[in-house]
Amino acid sequence: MASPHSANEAGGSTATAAVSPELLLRMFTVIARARAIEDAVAVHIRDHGFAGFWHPGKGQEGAVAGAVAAMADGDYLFYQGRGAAWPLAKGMGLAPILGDLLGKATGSTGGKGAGVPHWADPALGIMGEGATLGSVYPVAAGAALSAQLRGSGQVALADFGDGTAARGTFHESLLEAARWRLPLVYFCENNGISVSTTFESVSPTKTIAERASAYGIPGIRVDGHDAVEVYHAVKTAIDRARAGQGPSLVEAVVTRVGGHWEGDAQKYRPADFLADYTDPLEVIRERIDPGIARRVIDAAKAEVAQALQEAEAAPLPAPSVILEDVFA
Ligand SMILES: Cc1ncc(C[n+]2csc(CCOP(=O)(O)OP(=O)(O)O)c2C)c(N)n1
Repeated sequence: MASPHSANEAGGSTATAAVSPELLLRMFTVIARARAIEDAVAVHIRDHGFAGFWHPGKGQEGAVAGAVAAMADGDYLFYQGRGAAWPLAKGMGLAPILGDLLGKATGSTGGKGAGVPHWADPALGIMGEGATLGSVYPVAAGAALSAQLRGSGQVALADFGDGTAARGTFHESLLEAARWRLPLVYFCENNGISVSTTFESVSPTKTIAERASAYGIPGIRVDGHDAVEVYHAVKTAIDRARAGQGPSLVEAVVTRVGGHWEGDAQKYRPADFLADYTDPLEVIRERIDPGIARRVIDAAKAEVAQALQEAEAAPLPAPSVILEDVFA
């Protein structure tokens, strides 16, 4: 893992201050449940196949749990990220998550997410995932502009990968968001690889965070394996956005433990790519009572196993759902 550091002092300190036991447990529970989904879905795909692609998020759950813990319930989430930690952290239940994953009527989109998930629930502030990478920035900026115009006090968070930081929409939207002081947080999960292309082989900058200086906004780089560190960085960015001071760019350094998709043989990666890896589940677990941590993990596994069984048994959607929720 690259050593995380503050790329722009304007971003403030990310020294890992203590958080309340309740917040710690909340983040740990999200990570444990997201990890249980990772493990259960991998077995499901091995045994039953899968109508689409599952993009594993193992190694990135801590960054997600920390980021969402810093958001208010009414804030807008636009995620790109891997695995199921984003909707889980923002309050979606296991039934709609696993229902969508298997393309069942019980999913959050009524089964339209099938395979490659596009979980969405505006009531929870989960605004969906843009499969056209880079579409997240202007849409999230639009939500932030709407919040600003309405004076609602909401903040939007746009999540993206290091590869997607190369899209033109990143720079165009950042320029306007910074100028208009939109209540927006750009949140990069930098796992150092985009499908099979390494970040260092294509990026002219050593970090994503330092790109913030071109737009005169804070840019901060943190260890994304440490949910608490991510929480503090995103909380600073969100507080700033809510106070009318505009956007920030937070870069969380994470590890993509699995392949780009479940089943990817990863022949393009060196054998020792996990040599310096620190598991985000273990990083936060060290701060929690061992008995409580064990119970949370066991409960997460049992809940996910039960929810997966129910999703498997759930009905497929009627073909007519394809015509629902469209504008034309
Ligand atoms: C505009 C666009 N180009 C290409 C793709 C295909 N694609 C899907 S995931 C991916 C890699 C994205 O890399 P990164 O942003 O680093 O995120 P990560 O997969 O590492 O989480 C690509 C190229 C896409 N979905 N949209």
